[in-house]
Amino acid sequence: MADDMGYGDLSCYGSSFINTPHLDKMAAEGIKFTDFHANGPVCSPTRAALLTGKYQQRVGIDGVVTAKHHRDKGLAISEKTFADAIKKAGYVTGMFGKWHVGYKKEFNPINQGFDEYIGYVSGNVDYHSHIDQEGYEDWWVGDTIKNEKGYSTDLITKHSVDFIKRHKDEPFLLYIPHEAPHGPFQGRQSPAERYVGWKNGAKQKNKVSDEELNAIYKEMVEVMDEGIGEVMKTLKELKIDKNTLVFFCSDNGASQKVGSNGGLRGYKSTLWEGGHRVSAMAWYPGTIQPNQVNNETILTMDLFPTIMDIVGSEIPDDLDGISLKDNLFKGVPLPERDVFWGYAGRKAMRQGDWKLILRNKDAEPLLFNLREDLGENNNIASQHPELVKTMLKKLEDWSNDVYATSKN
Ligand SMILES: [Ca+2]
Repeated sequence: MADDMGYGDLSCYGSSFINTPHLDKMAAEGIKFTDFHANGPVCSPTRAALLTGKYQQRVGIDGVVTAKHHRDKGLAISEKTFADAIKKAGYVTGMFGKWHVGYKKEFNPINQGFDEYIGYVSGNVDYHSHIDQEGYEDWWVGDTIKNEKGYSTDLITKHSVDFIKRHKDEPFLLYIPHEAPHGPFQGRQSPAERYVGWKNGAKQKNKVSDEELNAIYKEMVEVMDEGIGEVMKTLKELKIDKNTLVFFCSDNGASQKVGSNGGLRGYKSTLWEGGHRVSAMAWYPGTIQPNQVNNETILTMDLFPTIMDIVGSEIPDDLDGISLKDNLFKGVPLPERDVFWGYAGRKAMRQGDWKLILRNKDAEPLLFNLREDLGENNNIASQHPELVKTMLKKLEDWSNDVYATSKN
């Protein structure tokens, strides 16, 4: 999983600026998704949905778990994650990278089904010093702070490759939530910016121009791509590539500041397509056919049931996501379904090609037909009053349902 990487930030999604040969190869050898969506337009909600297979509102993580205000908040340990479920099915589980669904030790990944964990629990750390936004050390081995030297993207790759080598002879699940290309914007050679006690908003030592910022961003995506290439190479060298499914996606769109959402409207934190439509691909040589472009509407929460289906385990019956297995392996179309987003008072839903957006509770609903208007430029709500009414009712029912069961 990439962090804050936009729909247009990979070469295979049209970037002429950033070179991502390894992800391009993954797409060419497998499935490239065009209508894959993050469950949330920001980090924590999408991750909560990925982990639980449910709408994040249901599990109380509908906003960002920030370093500053929510040190007590986290994904409840009573929630069953995909790691819990697959571990029960006999898989060893590892996670290296960003957690962001709880700071306290009790919320640590090792208490949510992961046998091994190295990484950071906040939204972002300095790529070199691994200090979080509030000036705290944030690099963990399991539930113990243990900093190590290195560029975080490279460390995440190193530990991931090491995990695969150690567990090649047994069934394993590896979750690699990269930091890249989320800020702070730092390349391999950039100096560390944060130190213990550093305060967010402290004067940046190195003020960079837009041109330099774009160059650093490009490097951040390319180093991540290189790391993903290392993981793929390891699978091939160990001859387990034909027995391994690799799925890639981003957790939300690019921010307003940097990155490309490929011409989609909006950016991270908005419910325009640029906030949540992201790049995604699936790779499983011999099982998933190469060179496929998949236009199904898919959300992050679908991965949990898909994983369980693929390993032949029971799918918990209280999930909101659906299994993609037959679609990925055999091209069987997904059943028709409505999908929903909610964040910071904004709401949106999809019914086929139709998308309805409520920018706040008092705003007039906006209606777009994404097949004809992917850029969401042409609000046609006034032309379809009955459809708007139906979709508004569905959105309200959904909202009542997910918040009624919410843990927070
Ligand atoms: Ca993010």
